[in-house]
Amino acid sequence: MNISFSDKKLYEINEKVTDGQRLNFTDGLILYKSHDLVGVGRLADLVRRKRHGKKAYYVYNQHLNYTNICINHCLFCAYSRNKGEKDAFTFSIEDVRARLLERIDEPVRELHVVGGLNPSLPFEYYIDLIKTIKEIRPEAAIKAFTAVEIDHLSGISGFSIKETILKLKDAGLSMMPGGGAEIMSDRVRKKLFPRKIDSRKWLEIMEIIHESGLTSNATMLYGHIETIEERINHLIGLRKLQDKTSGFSAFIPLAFHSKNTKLSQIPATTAFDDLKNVAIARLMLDNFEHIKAYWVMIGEKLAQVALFFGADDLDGTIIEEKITHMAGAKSAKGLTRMNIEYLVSSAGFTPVERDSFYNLV
Ligand code: V47
Ligand code: SF4
Repeated sequence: MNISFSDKKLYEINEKVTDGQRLNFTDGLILYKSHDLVGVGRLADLVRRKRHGKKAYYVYNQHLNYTNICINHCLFCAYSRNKGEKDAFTFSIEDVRARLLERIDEPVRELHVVGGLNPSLPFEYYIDLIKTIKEIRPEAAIKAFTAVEIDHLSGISGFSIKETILKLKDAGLSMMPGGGAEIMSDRVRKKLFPRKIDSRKWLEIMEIIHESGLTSNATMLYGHIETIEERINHLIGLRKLQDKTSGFSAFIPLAFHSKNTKLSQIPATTAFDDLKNVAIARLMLDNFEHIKAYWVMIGEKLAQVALFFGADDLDGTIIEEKITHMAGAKSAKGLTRMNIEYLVSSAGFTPVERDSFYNLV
């Protein structure tokens, strides 16, 4: 397609994208270094429209953060607490039941369940948690536990990673969210999240999840101390595993929010960078079907614009988001179906309500 670019280097990328050729590390650098945001966006939009036309997906979902007690102490986290701190919390199974019943009249299709690494909770708690959700919401998919939590559960139960996943799957787990990947760099890990599993372990667990017949998402936390080279390596690492397993469903770039964290001096990400990360993900991750613009992190308005920069999914209604709001997110805590559909349709796209597996509702 004839597109004109103010950054001449984008012509090379355009040729590759039009021919369906895979972009390499150097192409990633050209994209990240370019100030031709509209040009990068047009390229991503080309790919997005080829795959999804005018469709923009969302899911009617509910978040459930079962505990904020966590032993990892990641420096970028505003959500976690130590045991005994005044606003530390852990839901009992009865609390979980009550939370779900509060919204039982709504057509929730997905429960997004994640929490901190709370050493007081036994493995049985997690099985009961899944079973309880399944009992109350038999028709909804349970998207629960990041690779970080799976590693912790394997540690406390003595089961292998595979056995842990299979036990959770037997209890009713449907798929896994993409959190905990942060940025795949030993340098950044050492500085910001030294207690968390490293990128090799994260990828290994994801591979086992996919081998166990479950799909998962993938994320990248950007806008802290990472370099663009580290972002590109992260994307290429995900793409490599996806070539092997095809088990990733969506990729979600996560914009760092620094308020109430140990990194509060770091300024918020810019709209320029947020849109660039969506677009570059769409271009580099040629084997990922879905790229989410997570409105909680970048705001509803920018998420709408991101639909023109490669995103085909706005995640969901959510209702009560905690992790980013505790770090200062200004976005709404939840959106109604009407809010989301309006964001999509007023931008000229077609809203498509989906389930967790992208089946149309
Ligand atoms: O793993 C933590 C990140 C993740 C902050 O799979 C922060 O569908 C920004 O993974 N600022 C959890 N980000 C969220 C997540 C997610 C969200 C939506 C959909 C899906 C999905 C997954 O949030 C954590 C961490 O990477 N995070 N603190 C912060 N201050
Ligand atoms: Fe714990 Fe997750 Fe927060 Fe790290 S990001 S401290 S693992 S809750």
